[in-house]
Amino acid sequence: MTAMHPTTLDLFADDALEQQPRDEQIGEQSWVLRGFALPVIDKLLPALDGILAAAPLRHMMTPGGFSMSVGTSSCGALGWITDRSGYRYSAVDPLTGKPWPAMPEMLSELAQAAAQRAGFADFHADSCLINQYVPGAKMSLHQDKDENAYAAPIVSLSLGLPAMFLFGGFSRSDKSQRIPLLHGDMVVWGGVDRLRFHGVLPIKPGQHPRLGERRINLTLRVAG
Ligand code: MD3
Ligand code: FE
Repeated sequence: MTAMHPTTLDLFADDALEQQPRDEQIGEQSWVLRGFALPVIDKLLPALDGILAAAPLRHMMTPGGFSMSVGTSSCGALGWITDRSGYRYSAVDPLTGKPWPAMPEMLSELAQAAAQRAGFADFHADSCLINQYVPGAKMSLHQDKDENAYAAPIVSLSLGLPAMFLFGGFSRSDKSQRIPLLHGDMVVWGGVDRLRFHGVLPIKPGQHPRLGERRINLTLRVAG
C-alpha cells in the first residue's frame, strides 16, 4: 500500500484502520494522537466514576461572577479551582474540604506514554482536571497560565460526545484552527505551543454509547 498512489483498495484499508491510533501534528510541538486511549478506556471509566463520587462535578464561579457551563472536578495532588477571588490550584477540594482523590496510576501512565510519543520525556502529572460538557456547554478562548511552570506539556484525553476544539495563536484575535476531538483521542501541547489560546465550541446534542449525552475531557498537568 502506498499513500502516493491511492486505489479503491487503499480507501477500504484506511476504513478498516479507522480505530487504529494515528498521529496528527497540529503545532510545532503539539500532537493529536487519534484513538490513543482506546485500549485502556474500559478500565479507566470505572476509576473515573469513583473519583466523581468522591469529588462531585460542580459549576464553579469565575472571578467575574459567571457560573461556568462546564462542570469540573479534579484528581491528583492539586486541583484547579476558580471563585470570586481568582483562578488557582488547591490541594483541597473546596466542596468537600478534603484532598482531591488520588490520580489512578493507569491514568498517569497513559498520559506519560502520550507525552513520550509527542517528544516529551518524563511527564509526571500532579493534577488532572476533569471537565464535563453537556450539549450547549463550551469553553471560551483562553490561555492556561495558572501552572507554576510551562516546561511540561499539557496532555488531554477526550471521552464521550465529539467536540470541536479551537487551537489559536498567541493573541486572542489570531485565527484558530478547528480540530474535531473524538472519544479516545489524546492531545499533547507543549513547548512553544504551551501558551496558545484555545477553547471548545458548544457541544452538539447527541448520545454516546458509553457516556450518554456528555463529553468529559481530562487534562493532565504539572501544576505545582
Ligand atoms: C492547548 N480544556 O481545561 S483541552 C482547560 O477540552 C481546557 O476541556 C479544553 O482548555 C477541554 O483548560 C481543551 C486542554 C488544553 C489545555 C491546555 C492547552 C489545550 C491546550 C494549552 C495550550 C494549548
Ligand atoms: Fe485551557
